Amino acid sequence: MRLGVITLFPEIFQALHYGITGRAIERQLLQVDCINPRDYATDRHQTVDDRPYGGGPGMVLKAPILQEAVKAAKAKAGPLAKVCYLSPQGQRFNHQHAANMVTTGGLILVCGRYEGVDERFIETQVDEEWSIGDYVLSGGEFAALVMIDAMARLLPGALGDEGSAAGDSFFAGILDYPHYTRPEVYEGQAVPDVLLSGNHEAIRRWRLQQALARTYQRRPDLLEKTVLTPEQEAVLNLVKGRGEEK
Ligand code: 9D3
Repeated sequence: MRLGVITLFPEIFQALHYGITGRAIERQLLQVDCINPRDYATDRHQTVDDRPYGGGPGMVLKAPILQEAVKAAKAKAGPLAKVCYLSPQGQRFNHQHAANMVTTGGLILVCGRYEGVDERFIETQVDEEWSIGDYVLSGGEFAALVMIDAMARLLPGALGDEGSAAGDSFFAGILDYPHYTRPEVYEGQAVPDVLLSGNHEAIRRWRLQQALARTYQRRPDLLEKTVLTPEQEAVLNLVKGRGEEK
């Protein structure tokens, strides 16, 4: 997957050289090219922003400079690459969107700073607008990192022993079950017996029951959107029947 990132802070994307994203880059499953709009400024102060028409606080990124940066990004990621502007006004990004994006050839993520970008840049150069959630960030860079991390995990071959993307998609609609490791007793709390039983089928059923119970209690909204297998449906009905019980 080839990603262009337009950012005034390219150093932030060094964070991708750690962990699973780092390995995906090493294995050339993922290529990230940062383009700094500053390099496309034309005046001697290398200005990228200006005061908002109509007044008000802050600064706005200039459309012609961002356009040149997009042109440079398309030269690397391909002319058909989708241009995505990251902003609080965008569509809320989720696991399904990540899965769709990894299948769409090249992708260019435009990170805003200050109050944002000139609206005419969005109208004329941007294909999609994305948000990662309802909280205020200082710019698009950390949102881009979140989206890239979510996408990199879905690239074939990106995950080693740390898990499987199939497991991720399975649990994208259902919360994880609880995990335990040594010691067997910690702060007076023992590991659930079933996990020590060696009975793999009983362990699988217990984990499924735990995952569904947590989802029902903490994120019932997820269950409305997720298509469950007949077994999951049956276990969920048992969980619901148990009501307030832990
Ligand atoms: C404090 C400024 N706000 C005035 C109402 C508007 C505003 C401008 C720019 C709020 C945030 C930002 C910067 N945010 C992003 O670039 C951003 C973002 C976010 O803030 N939340 C969730 N997803 C994203 S994606 C990009």
